Amino acid sequence: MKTFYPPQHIEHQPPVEFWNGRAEPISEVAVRVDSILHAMQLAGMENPLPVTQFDLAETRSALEQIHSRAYLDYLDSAYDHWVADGGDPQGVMPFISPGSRKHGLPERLNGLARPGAFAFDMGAVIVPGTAAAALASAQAARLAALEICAGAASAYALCRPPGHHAGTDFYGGYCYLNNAALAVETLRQAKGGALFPRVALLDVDVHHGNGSQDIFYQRADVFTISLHMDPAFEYPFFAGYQSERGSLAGEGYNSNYPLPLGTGDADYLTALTLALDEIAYFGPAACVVSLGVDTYAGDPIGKFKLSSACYTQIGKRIAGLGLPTVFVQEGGYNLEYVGTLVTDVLIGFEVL
Ligand code: Q9C
Ligand code: ZN
Repeated sequence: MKTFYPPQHIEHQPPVEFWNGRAEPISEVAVRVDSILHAMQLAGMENPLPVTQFDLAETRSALEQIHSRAYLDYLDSAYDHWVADGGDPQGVMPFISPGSRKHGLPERLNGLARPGAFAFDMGAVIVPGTAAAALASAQAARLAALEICAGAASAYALCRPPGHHAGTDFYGGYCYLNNAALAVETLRQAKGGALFPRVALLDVDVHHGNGSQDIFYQRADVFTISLHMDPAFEYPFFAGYQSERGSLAGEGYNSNYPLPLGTGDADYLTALTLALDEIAYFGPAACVVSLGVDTYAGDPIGKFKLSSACYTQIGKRIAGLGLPTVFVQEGGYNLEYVGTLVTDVLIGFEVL
């Protein structure tokens, strides 16, 4: 399958994140991409295509279908405003939140306060290269989706930074633009909506895809479904519960599978089978997979216990849907194994 990746990701290397009130080194590092590229090469997969030149205006207008303009403008200018108003040049991080939201956003918001209007945590620091990297990462997902529109059975977007925690107008958890949502929307827009009238977004990252859920929460044409660590105990805490089923026209088109910390292969695959049954019942014409491999037992931040043998199974079972599928990279932080876990899923899918 064709793979797209954004070389610009290398300019995005935030120095630190805050977690539990402590400054910690960031798990979402640039060498994750090298691990994946290396594993793909070892597995003899098609050469990944770098996303270099692309039409910024076109990508921006596609992104406006899933993010608010105010948020996209913020991301573009956050670093400059932050530094101009006296913020630490190491990177942009919220240190104040609006508290009451009764008054809307002020017309002119100080560059130091702006992050508080959009960031939901202190884990997605903005450095000078972040906006361009996020844009190229989103473009990789868009190109992968366009492959499917052109008739390919599958495509892979090796996205960095990842995207599933980014919502309509919020960001966090290493995510800035929702790459998988952009892939979904690209599929939906193809041929005036006629090519893929319904699309499923399956999120297998160990964390709940709160951004993706937010973006499609009121829509019936996109079924969002996520398997993840029970948010009562783990990040992102505020969303990912079973009771969240979608609203208005989207009621019934969001499904969450919070699973206990320590979940292993058997219980995971049982839940995945239920999720795939729900997807089949929805009857989509295509599927986008938010592919996080931070479910691995050896992952430094995920708290599931999947063995490395499970990933081929995951790929095979997803292939069982028989749908054109876009894989979009999310998390996965074991630098030694992230590459093979990803290629195991992709190869498992291809050789069903
Ligand atoms: N030191 C994704 O997997 N931070 N985001 C954990 C541990 C939050 C994960 C910090 C995890 C965000 C795309
Ligand atoms: Zn994750």
